Amino acid sequence: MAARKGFTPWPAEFADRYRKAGYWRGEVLGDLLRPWADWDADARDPGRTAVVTRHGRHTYGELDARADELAAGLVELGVRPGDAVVVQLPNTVEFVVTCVALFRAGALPVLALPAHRRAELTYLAQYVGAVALVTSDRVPGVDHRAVAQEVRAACPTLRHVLVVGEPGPFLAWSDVRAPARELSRPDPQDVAFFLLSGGTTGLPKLIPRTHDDYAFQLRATAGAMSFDHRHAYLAAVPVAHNAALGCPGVLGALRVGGRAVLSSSPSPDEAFPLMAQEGVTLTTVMPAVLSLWVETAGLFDVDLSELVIEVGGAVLHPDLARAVRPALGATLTHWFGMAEGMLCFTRPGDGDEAAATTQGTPMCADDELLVVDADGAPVPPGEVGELLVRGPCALRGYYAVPEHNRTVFTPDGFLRTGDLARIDAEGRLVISGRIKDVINRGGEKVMADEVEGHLLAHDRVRAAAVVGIPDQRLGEKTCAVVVAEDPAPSLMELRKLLWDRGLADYKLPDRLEIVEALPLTTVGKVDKRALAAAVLGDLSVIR
Ligand code: OOB
Repeated sequence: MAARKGFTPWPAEFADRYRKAGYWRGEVLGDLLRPWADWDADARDPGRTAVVTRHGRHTYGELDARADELAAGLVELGVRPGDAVVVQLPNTVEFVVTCVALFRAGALPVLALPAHRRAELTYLAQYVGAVALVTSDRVPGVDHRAVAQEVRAACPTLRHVLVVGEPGPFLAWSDVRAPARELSRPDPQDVAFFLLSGGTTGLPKLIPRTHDDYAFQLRATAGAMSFDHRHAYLAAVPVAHNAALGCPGVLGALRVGGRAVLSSSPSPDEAFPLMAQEGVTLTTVMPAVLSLWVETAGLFDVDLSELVIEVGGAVLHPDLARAVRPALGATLTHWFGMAEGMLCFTRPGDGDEAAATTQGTPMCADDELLVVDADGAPVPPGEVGELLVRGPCALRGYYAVPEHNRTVFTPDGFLRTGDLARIDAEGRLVISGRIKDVINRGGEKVMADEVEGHLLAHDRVRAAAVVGIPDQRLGEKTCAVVVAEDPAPSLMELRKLLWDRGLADYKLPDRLEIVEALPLTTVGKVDKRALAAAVLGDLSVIR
């Protein structure tokens, strides 16, 4: 297998087992859209709608042809199999076409989030040695072409920038096309694309997802949610996130010949009318959005009784879960998901109470969950410990970071998730906390290390720690605790510094506390637990 260097494949015995069990079937993601565009049977009609946005409808035939042309155009530009291409596009039809075209060309999309800015894009492009960036012209507040200029200046490998919309000095996405050509089929066991990790320690890492493993995730989640060609999926959160991309999400909907409906935001003004118009049967939201939907449902006269909502990504309060059926008429499923490839969820038939209080059971019978104590030993049944995972979709190594991998994977290949969990008497997963240094801001993951590094760039900041503080709507917000020289910087000053350093908006601290010194543990690390408690209670204990 000619795997991309830096990718850690599954050991042969596991790969054999996953193939024999029928999980990995040699499917490649470039075949998405194809059968439904080519096969002239009832449901397999190239004239069927594949993607719907606020701006229009697109058929399987149209998208299939466009993806072929873009793939050929990319090859003409010199994009080769195995090349990485950073893709930063909102929920648009161009996102879908770009991903499928890259899969067909054997190039590897690196899925940046819409909120990412110069710091994240440069980091990602340098990390994988990306040869191209696909972006859009502007979203309110950010001119992506200006960002792209800076990213290109910092990344010598980045040869091409394709822009959806007004290209400025770059290539227009719509001009990159050539007659469809024969392309070699990638190895299904090889990397198909990269997702960004929500993090354990350090900076965000890249997660290689293979054709085989992601195709299995698409198939298994669609099966579990009884999603088929008659159904419509609404992407209300960024489609670049695993939750909306592939659980079964947009790619899963296209894999079975269903409709993918793309909303530019989860705002009820846009999402509710789209759901009504398209008869959406499945969607995914984070708890903060679910709460907004529950509060505003009465204002919109929509019948959501056929809708199944997947909710996950952050702590879901049981009372919010219980309010879903009365307020929306919809059925809730509760998900614990990770871009790293482990999915646990309640099934639509599990009942409302299981969905309110547990994250259900693993996607697949060969997903292995272990709950361990601080020494790595399994805890007694029902007790809380760190969740370790292994399975046919769970990565065996973050991309090209062998040192890091040695600490976050056990010698037998389990990923230490940094999440605290227990398995209840019915065998369902219950997430109960976190030991990793990540703040979960409404489902958006903020890695403390990353923000701390940027805060230290202020010339009067001597030490900095970022901790989570509870927030009614988002679940958590960020608080920067800083040791500074006089005059201490203000919150606005630090937020501006981080903004100027090109960091995504959601990573800017929400609150600032200035202290004399940071509390340390006995081994001399910043004691985040003590710090978080002090921020909530009595700061004088550390001042
Ligand atoms: C989803 O994926 P990521 O990669 O953005 O974040 C994974 C992390 C988990 O390690 C955990 O810390 C947190 O998000 N998380 C939850 C949770 N589901 C995920 N924390 C508490 N309760 C939950 N139900 O967030 C994701 C991927 C696919 C589907 C759904 C969510």
